[in-house]
Amino acid sequence: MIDLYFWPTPNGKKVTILLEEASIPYRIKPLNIVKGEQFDESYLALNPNHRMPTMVDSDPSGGGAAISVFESGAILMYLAEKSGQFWPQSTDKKYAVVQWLIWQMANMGPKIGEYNHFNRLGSEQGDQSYAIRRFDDEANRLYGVLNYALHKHEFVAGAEYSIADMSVIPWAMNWKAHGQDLDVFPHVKRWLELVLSRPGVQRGLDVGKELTVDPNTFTPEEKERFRRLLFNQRAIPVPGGEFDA
Ligand SMILES: N[C@@H](CCC(=O)N[C@@H](CS)C(=O)NCC(=O)O)C(=O)O
Repeated sequence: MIDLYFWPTPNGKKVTILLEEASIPYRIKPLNIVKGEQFDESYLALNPNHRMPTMVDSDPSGGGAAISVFESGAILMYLAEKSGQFWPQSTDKKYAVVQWLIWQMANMGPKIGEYNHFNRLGSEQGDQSYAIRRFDDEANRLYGVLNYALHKHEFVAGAEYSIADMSVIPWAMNWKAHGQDLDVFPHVKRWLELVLSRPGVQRGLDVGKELTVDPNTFTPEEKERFRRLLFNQRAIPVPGGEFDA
């Protein structure tokens, strides 16, 4: 059985899209990152990066002890390989998918994450205009890269729908919140219409809807707690260790 430590954000939804598309049985283990459950000792043992998602497979192919994997891109590769779906294995197609998956993990996810961070920060943290411009440019550049790829082929990594598409969908579907205009990126628009119409994608995006919290409804105390928990994170000590890095 696959257990997925999950909270309904784009990085979690990449994995639920694949689980639904590939009809893999799974259980959701809600990991409330707003309350700070990513720092629980038991979770750190699975994911020392204290981020969501993490997957535990208690029934790995070939038997043996349970396997635990963190980083959404690595989880997509694990599940696609195990199910034999959405990751073609000829060397050329395999690495076409890998390069786009790593592009999403190393570029689109982190840079747009920073775009969101600086745009939501608020003026009480001082002048953010350079950071906002920097990540707005970067978001625009990345949508351009995606548009360029999709003008050459139907799907992100080529002619076949794959885990590379699944890694991009929950991010690119929020183009408006990223300050972008899809009329400027018609190939992204065409592709989004196509992939968002897939029933498996819709089911994957729906997972955990009931867990969603709207930070706009937080009391001032909750807002402050949220800020302290998620912003300005620094190194955590190993168990029993103590330092103020
Ligand atoms: N590269 C990681 C990023 C994971 C990530 O940043 N997850 C966010 C939610 S989308 C998180 O757990 N945030 C909690 C925190 O910042 O403390 C992956 O793709 O798995």
